[in-house]
Amino acid sequence: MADRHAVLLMAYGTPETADQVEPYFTHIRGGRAPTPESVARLRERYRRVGGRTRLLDITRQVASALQDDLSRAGSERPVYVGMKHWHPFIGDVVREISDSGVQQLTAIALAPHYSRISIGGYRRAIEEAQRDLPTPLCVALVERWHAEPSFLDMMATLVQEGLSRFPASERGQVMTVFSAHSLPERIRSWDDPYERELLESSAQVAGRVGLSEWRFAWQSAGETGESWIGPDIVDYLDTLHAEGVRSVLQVPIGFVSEHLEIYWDIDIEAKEKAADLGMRLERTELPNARPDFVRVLAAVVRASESRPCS
Ligand code: FEC
Repeated sequence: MADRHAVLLMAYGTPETADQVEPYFTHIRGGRAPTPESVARLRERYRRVGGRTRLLDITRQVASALQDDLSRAGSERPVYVGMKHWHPFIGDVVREISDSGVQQLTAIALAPHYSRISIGGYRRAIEEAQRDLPTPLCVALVERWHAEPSFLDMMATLVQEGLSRFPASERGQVMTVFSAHSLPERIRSWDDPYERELLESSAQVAGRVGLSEWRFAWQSAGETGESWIGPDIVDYLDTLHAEGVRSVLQVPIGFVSEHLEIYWDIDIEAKEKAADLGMRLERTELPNARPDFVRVLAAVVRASESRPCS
C-alpha cells in the first residue's frame, strides 16, 4: 500500500483573547516572561486592532482551499494547520497527524523567505514533536519558496493593484517600498540568507512591474535590547520625505497573511507617521486565501513531494 501522505500548513500563531496575550508573548520569548509593561503594551495593540487578528482563520481558509486544489489535481491528502507560538501548536498537530496513520508529511510555513530564526523555529517545533512519536514521520520541510515564479507573478499583480489606487497623474511619483519583519543584526554573523532572499524577490517583482526605482525597509523590530536590521520603515519615511517623496506604496513581501504586524505596524504606525509628514501611504493587499496564492502553495507542495523526505 502506498504511504499515506499529509500536508502541514504552518503559521506564526495569534492569541484569541486578552488573557492569552501574556502566555503567547512568553512562548515567543522562548519561555522567558515579559515585563508587565510590555505585556500591557502588546495587549493594547491587540485591543486597537479589534481584540484579535484573523491569522488563524486565514490559515484555515488557505489550508482548506489548498486541500481542494491538491485533490482536484489528483493528490488527495489532508492539509492540517499548525502554529509556532499558539494553539493549535505544531507539536500537537504533528502527533495528531501521526495518530491518524499518516507516514509522509510535507510541511510548509506561511513565510516565503528562509531565516534560521523564523523557518528554523518551525523546523525545531516539528523535530521536537517527532522525538516523542513511536515511529517518526518522513518529513519534507519546504524551507523557502520566495523564488517560485507564480509567487513573484502574484506579488507583481498585487503591486500593480496597489499602484492603481493612486490617481493616474500621481502614479509616476509613487515610491514602492518593499518590507519584511526585521531580525536581530546578529543573523549577519552566521550569513543568514534572509536579507539576500528578500532583496532577490523584491527585485524580481519590481522587474515584473517595470518599476524604475524601488526601496527596501524593515518593520516590526522587537524591543529586545539588541540591534535589529534597519532602516525601520517608520524612520525611513523621514528619509523619503526629505528626498521629496510624497506617495508611498508599501509592499510587505515578507508576509502573506493579515495579522498584527500588518494591522499595527503598517496600518496604524506607518500610516500615522506618513500622515504627520503630509505623505500618502498605501499598502498592497495581502495574499491571504486568494485563489492565485493557493495555486502558488499547491505548486510548491507538489514540487516538494517529488523530492525525498527524511
Ligand atoms: O497576528 C498575530 O497575532 C501574530 C503576528 C506576528 C507575526 C510575526 C511574524 C514574525 N515574527 C518574527 C520574528 C520575531 C522575533 C521576535 C518577535 C516578537 C513578536 C511579538 C509579537 C509578534 N512577534 Fe514576531 N510576529 C508576530 C507577532 N517576532 C506580538 C512580541 C512583541 C514584539 O516584539 O512586538 C522577538 C522575540 C523575542 O523577544 O525574543 C525575532 C518573524 C516573523 C515572520 C516569519 C515567521 O512566521 O516566523 C521572522 C505574523
